[in-house]
Amino acid sequence: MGETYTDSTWSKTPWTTMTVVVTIFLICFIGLGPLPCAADLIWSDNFNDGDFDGWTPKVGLFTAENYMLEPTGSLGAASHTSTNTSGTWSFSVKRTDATEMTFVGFMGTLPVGGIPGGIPKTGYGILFQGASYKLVEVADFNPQHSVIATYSVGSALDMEGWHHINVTRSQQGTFNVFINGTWRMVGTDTSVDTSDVFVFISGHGKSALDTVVVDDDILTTRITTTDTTGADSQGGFPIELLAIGIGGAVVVIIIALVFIKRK
Ligand SMILES: [Ca+2]
Ligand SMILES: [Ca+2]
Repeated sequence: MGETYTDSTWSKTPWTTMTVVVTIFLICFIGLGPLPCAADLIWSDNFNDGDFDGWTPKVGLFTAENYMLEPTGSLGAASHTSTNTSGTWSFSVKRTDATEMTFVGFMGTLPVGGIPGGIPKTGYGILFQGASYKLVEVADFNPQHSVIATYSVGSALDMEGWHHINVTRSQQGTFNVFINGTWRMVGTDTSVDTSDVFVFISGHGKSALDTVVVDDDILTTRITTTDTTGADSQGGFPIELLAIGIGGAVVVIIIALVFIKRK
């Protein structure tokens, strides 16, 4: 015999269920508890306040007046404190010069230097070069010390425009790289296990950085959302806040439903 759900069943049993659901959601929402539901944002910047506070120019000058981090001269390198070594790094890069070498070092150890400057002593990064994206290990200030994985497109001109990158790294050193929402590279490297800085280097000063989000969890959910929101470099909503906004709305709806059903 199956259970028959009547109005009175609904008004009793689901109340308990709903309470549990709401409680779990609130725990996740507030970021408490041992549940693996709330990812821990380490830091983020979308430059939508028009400044680049927290970033240190290492070579050249920068502006954020267009709500992204842009060099004002023919070369730019800047860094931001970042100690994360596993999790998810998301960022968007706008390129307007196919011949430029653009480098985003999402993990890097101090000091920074090398040529053209601003390169971490060791670390990992994404190099935009020619018609390829390269996941690289940096050593001795050389961003091409070791190429862990490469993804090539038709021509260097295809490398102009916006690129929305999500890199994940497990605690075992396995990387997965998603470009514009599609999984493109995988590799493992454990040579570097510390980080001091996140760096952005625009070899000709023709690229911009935007929507940097660093999280210590491997977030596959962000990978499907970043490519649709990351292009919005002006007035774009931070992804984490958007998630919190949606979460908050869901909580309100659930509470409202419970309230209505109880009446
Ligand atoms: Ca700012
Ligand atoms: Ca922006």
